[in-house]
Amino acid sequence: MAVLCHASAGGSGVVATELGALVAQAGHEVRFVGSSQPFRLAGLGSGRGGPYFHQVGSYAYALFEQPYPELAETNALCEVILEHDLQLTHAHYAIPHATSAIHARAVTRRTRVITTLHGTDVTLVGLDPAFRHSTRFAIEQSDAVTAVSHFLARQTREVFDVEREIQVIHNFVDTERFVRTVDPTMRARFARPDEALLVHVSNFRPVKRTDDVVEVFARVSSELPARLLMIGDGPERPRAFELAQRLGVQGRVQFLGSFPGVEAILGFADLFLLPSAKESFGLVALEAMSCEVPVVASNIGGIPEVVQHDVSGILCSLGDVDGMAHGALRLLSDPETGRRMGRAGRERAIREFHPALIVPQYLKAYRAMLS
Ligand code: GMT
Repeated sequence: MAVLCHASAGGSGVVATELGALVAQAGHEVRFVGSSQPFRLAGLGSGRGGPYFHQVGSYAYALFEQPYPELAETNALCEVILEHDLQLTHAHYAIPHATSAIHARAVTRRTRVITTLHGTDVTLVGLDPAFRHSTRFAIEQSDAVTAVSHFLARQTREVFDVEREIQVIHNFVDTERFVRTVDPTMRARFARPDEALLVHVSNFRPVKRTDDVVEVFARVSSELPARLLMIGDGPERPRAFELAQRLGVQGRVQFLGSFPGVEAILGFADLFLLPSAKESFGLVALEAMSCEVPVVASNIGGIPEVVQHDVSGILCSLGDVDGMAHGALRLLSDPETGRRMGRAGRERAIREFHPALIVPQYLKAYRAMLS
């Protein structure tokens, strides 16, 4: 199988990488094709059975205003399909990967294409007139389409007016890697024992509403001793930094940048904040739940399919920073409630979103396409 995904830090690349690694472990040939190696693939390492990575080169020519990366990706994909006689391409994210995969299918007349919709490929990019026709084409022409939540499947049918089957396969989490860790020395690097530790992880795009994270934290830390760790990077980071300064909490907020092993920190966090405006699933919330960390999030998109209100976290209306701060304070000032919700989150992660439940759904979809 060939896999196309975005290599940058983001949920779709994480799902693609971890799924590819598990499919390879199950004995199948898995070959990632891209302009750079997906960021979590390096950490997983390629055993003798893969997954393998094929780099897409870029072609500069004076006449071309741009190097046309999609064409280079299509061409590299054709080479890999033909050279290794691959029967399947799994495209994660409609634009441009599904369109490249469909193009390569027409050229090689060999693979079938399964497209997984992850979120903003439908809810943001796909809706933009600049990509609307290409996105609908990718969805209609794929041999199979999956979406990471019921919300996203519904939304796709509505906005693109497509009637084809869209199978819902939720995100999954490695519950052995994402666990509660009691490492006081590591935690002490970020907070004193009497301070609550709040964490946010994202790629700091406007949909993540990182300003709301800082607003909520400022309200929480005016009531009790607390620290905030902001993990990841992206266009909104300078604004969030400035807001922390303006609200006078900059000394209690650390911007840690992007790194692959977020479980090391989630493992000892007390609360996870995800006030997104759009979130088709919320993989990071699931990773937090697996680490027994209660989640305070906005009640939008696919988040309620993951976080159960008042069971594994607290869901508030979009932009309700007062409500989120109130919810966070309720969990942090009554540690027993926080711990109970944390444990409930982990139980749900194991029960509903374990790789052993989710990966076979993809394998079944692959087999159905090839039969
Ligand atoms: O659609 C995106 O914004 C990109 C994508 C990514 O690469 O981060 O995130 C989406 O895919 C994840 C994995 O399926 C989901 O858990 C995220 O909720 C989703 N992000 C959004 O919908 C904003």
